[in-house]
Amino acid sequence: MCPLLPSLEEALRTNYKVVDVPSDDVVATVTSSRYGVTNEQIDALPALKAIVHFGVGYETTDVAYARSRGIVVSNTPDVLTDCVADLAVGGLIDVLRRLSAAERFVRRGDWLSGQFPLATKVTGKRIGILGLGRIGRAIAHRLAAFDTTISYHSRNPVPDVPYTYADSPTALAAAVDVLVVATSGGPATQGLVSADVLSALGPNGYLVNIARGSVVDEPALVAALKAGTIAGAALDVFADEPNVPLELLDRDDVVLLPHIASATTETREAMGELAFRNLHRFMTDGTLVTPVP
Ligand code: 8YV
Repeated sequence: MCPLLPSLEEALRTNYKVVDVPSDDVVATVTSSRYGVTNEQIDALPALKAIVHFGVGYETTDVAYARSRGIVVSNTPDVLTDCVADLAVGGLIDVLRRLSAAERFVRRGDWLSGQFPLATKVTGKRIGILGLGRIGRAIAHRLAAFDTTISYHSRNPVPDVPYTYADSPTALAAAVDVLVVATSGGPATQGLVSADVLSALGPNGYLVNIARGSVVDEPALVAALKAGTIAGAALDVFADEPNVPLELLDRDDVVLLPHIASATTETREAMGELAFRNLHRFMTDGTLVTPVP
């Protein structure tokens, strides 16, 4: 997908059967939210007219640049909303009730020598959702069944929702017991959960992140956990995946997951099917089923 070092190209040709696709022939690419398509790749493919993402996030592709080159871009919204919201609730319960830590306690044989420490109640908590899009709303909908009070912050208040709007991430964090990050990634949300937001969340507050690692100031999060200025975190995403900050690995107040929120057979198949339908529609009539907004 990019110009190669001549020596690397030669090594590939020597060791493998290399099939050259003339870059002028490539009209569509299928990529994932993880990799996207770089501007250099766009420049190298003069006939490119469609970028099809497997995944709802598309911050790894510069959509404005693609558009300026007449390229349309799709993602796979909706089909993964349920699974991502399910995992957010699972992570929230895990970190408050310390399920993963308790499970490790049993496996280590520690139950034989004492009781597991008390955890934190989930029902009735005040929940703050950062980013009330499709996934944020699905999380709120599920958590309402736990008699929680839900407030949110997003760029603008969302009409017709029964949740309280907070006018900044810090105000939201100060008003809740659990802050759930459900924004999109990319430059607009980079570092939105700052040291100040974590400090507003406070020593009894928990963070759940199923969005993107980039939304949280990760060093500030590690520092807050170490200092006990927040109570814990459930993280499915990290700033530099698959690298997880080493200081988190032996902490029982964090739940660490390998970016699996959409990773069920049913949802990944639905995402694959939607990615295919986008490509097929584009190849048939030049339009997309789910163009990015
Ligand atoms: C996937 C995701 O892990 O949809 C997204 O934006 O982050 C996840 O569903 C990703 O698409 C795989 O590349």
